[in-house]
Amino acid sequence: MAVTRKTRSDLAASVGLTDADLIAMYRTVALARAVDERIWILNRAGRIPFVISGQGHEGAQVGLAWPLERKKDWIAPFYRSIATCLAFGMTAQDILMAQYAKASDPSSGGRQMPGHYGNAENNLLSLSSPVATQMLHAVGIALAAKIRRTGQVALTSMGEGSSNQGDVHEGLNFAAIHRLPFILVVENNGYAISVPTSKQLALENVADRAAGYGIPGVIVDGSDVLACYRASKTAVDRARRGDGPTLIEAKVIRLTAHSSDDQQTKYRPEHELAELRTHDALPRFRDELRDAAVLTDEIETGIAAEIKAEVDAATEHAEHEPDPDPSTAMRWVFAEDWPSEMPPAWGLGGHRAAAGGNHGTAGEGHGTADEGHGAAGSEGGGR
Ligand SMILES: Cc1ncc(C[n+]2csc(CCOP(=O)(O)OP(=O)(O)O)c2C)c(N)n1
Ligand SMILES: [Mg+2]
Repeated sequence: MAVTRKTRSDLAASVGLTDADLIAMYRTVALARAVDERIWILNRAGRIPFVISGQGHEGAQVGLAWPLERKKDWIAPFYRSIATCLAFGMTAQDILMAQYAKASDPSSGGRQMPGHYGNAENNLLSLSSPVATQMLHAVGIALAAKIRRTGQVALTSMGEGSSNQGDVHEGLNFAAIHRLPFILVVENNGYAISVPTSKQLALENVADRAAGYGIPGVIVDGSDVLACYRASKTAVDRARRGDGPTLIEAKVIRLTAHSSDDQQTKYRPEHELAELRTHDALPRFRDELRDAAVLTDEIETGIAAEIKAEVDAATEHAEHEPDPDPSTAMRWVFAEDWPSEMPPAWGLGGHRAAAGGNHGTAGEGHGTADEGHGAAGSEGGGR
């Protein structure tokens, strides 16, 4: 990467970061946009089947993910979370491999629906298609972190429409009662597919609901990357101190249709679409960093060239990787090998006996899966 400057501008100092941090954040926002735009081109060219886009959410996602510690904390993302995943350790190539559903796609080996990213080695939970189900998974991770005293924080993100699901109430209530190290991010883009916010909730802000759980509810401008960073840093610090969860609502924009199967001009007025770009975090962050003399022409040009090369190389790689072998389709549908016969460091407690009992059942499932394996031979599978 072109940036080696160790200087600290007033802007960086104001958020407790370095200029290099700010440039890395900008690069991640710009990379997410470039990957997203490439995915749409590939879809229109008939190379990949379906796009669900993060355009308009990237600045908020990068600012909110940044204070979490990679490979220690956990994030349960949603389908618009390309920038979140990139900020947390996935690469442009990882994203493209999922879009192409290749055998070596690290998200799922081509099993998941496009846009369902996940990456075990970077503590990014694989997502489920029913919206908001990741809420309970993330709260469960936070509970485990508290029981094991690992100091980890779990964050999950979702749209404002999804935040009306029952799982969210259960999760927030439980997390608040037990003061879990948990953060719920609601990326409010004003629509759930074609349904505007006014038809999704009877109050203006999702964050106002936090009071009902006795936790902080924070509203943040999703086009302001550093405001998102500050809100998340406060929530992460609070969670690590053992003071419990925070609900952060980021007001973002959806620059594209809901997905490549949607036509938003059918339900969004022309004037609304015309002024959307004035709320885009990418040019705003670029201008902010240029005004602070953190981003220079030279650095910006260097980043643009690096991103283009990275996205081109990722596309080229994904294009030429093999598709999954159809005979392996049943792989990873059922539990396969028990990860280890050794109990984990925190012990299995009373669960060991139950696990032994379940093992028999899982073993039957195994048999089926193993037959699939046998047919598959050795296959380059996902992580
Ligand atoms: C439980 C469930 N109901 C419905 C759907 C279909 N669906 C997929 S995305 C979506 C809209 C969600 O809107 P929002 O939460 O605001 O997120 P956005 O897409 O706007 O980012 C719906 C209804 C689903 N996947 N799961
Ligand atoms: Mg929405």
